[in-house]
Amino acid sequence: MNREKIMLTLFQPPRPNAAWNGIPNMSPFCVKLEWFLKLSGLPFEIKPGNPLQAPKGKIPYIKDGDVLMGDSGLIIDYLTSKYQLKIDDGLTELQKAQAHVLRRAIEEGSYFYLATLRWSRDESFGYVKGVFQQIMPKPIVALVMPLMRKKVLKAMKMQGARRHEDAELQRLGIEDVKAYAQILGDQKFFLGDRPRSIDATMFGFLIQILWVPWSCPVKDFALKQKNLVDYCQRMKDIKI
Ligand SMILES: N[C@@H](CCC(=O)N[C@@H](CS)C(=O)NCC(=O)O)C(=O)O
Repeated sequence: MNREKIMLTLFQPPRPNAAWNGIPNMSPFCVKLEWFLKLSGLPFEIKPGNPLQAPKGKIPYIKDGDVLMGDSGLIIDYLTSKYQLKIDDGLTELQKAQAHVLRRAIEEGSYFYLATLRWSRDESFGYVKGVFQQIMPKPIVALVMPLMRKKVLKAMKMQGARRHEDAELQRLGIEDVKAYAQILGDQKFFLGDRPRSIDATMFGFLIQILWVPWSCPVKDFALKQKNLVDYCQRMKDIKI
């Protein structure tokens, strides 16, 4: 495959402002896909995108030639198969199963605790609002953000996370972080010495705990897990 000819565009919201400590995107799924693309060595460009234009109504999404596609997981499967990516080559069936379960845990468990905390607490909500102010005039943000907050928190209530008290969510989040730190242990990456696709996911989500600018018990706990702190730095600095 001639990589020069690949015309891949990743659509995602703009980088958050400097207050966000270098977090590349406030959506963990966008960081996941961007880092997957980096790790896989595929050439790509980034353009601004939003859920209203996305094929599945969610960010991130990509355009690959004529193909417009949503969902980070489906996109990764598609790209891996189409461009015969080697990022997960050589993993055992057990490692593949471990990665699968880890990904489901952080994307479909921890994510909802974190999103509920982010959108329900005034301090973190203020930072989220700040990112929207980068792309919309202030009066529009003032109008739209309360509605968006209501919509997100309603979705979190349907999902279940919003039925928990703040302190319960913090405890549940801490239990998750403790498990991720245990699983990583003293490995460089989640499945050994080299980064795999699961690392794009883990990095995308863990930095939304460790590097966010607001204070929060889950973050305080995570910052004490030196292996996770070092891991995120290693993933950020990675040179392919
Ligand atoms: N399963 C999707 C999840 C993506 C997702 O939940 N994106 C959120 C941002 S973190 C979103 O677009 N939310 C906007 C909305 O639901 O309207 C993926 O892996 O890409």
